[in-house]
Amino acid sequence: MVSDVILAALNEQIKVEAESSQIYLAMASWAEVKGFEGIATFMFKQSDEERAHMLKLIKFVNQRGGHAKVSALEEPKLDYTSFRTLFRQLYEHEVKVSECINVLVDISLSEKDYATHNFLQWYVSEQIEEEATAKVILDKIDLIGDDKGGLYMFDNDMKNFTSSGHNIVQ
Ligand code: OFO
Repeated sequence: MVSDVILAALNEQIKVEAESSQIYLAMASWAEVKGFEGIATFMFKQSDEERAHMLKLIKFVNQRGGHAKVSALEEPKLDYTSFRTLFRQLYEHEVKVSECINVLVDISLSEKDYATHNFLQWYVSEQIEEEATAKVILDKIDLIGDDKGGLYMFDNDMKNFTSSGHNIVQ
């Protein structure tokens, strides 16, 4: 059974994951319209993954005797100036999500909820991977500079990236 404090904190995280999925969906749609096929593929995958993270939390909360809440979401506020700004925002968003997970871990410890603490370790690892992947992508973007051929190759490479950093084509 989860305490009210843990329940509220987990429900908040469900919202964070749902919003992450919306943010990446908005990025995917922008990239698709702009003709960045690879970036769009990556962002759609990323959006699906975030939804999976949300579902995992919903299942856990309900299994533990709580009631997972499905909240209203904010429309993503994004700067669509370029694909660079998009990935910068992706990185910054992941850093923020990592902070949310850290706060949750702290709460689980102060509530002495070791089952939730154990469950959250998966999210801790996931955030490490996602931040690292976002960093690799930003480094690649820096390397490309204004080179059009480089951008073409980058977009093509993005099809093979997964948001959790596996199968990265270097
Ligand atoms: Fe949900 O994994 Fe990042 O944000």
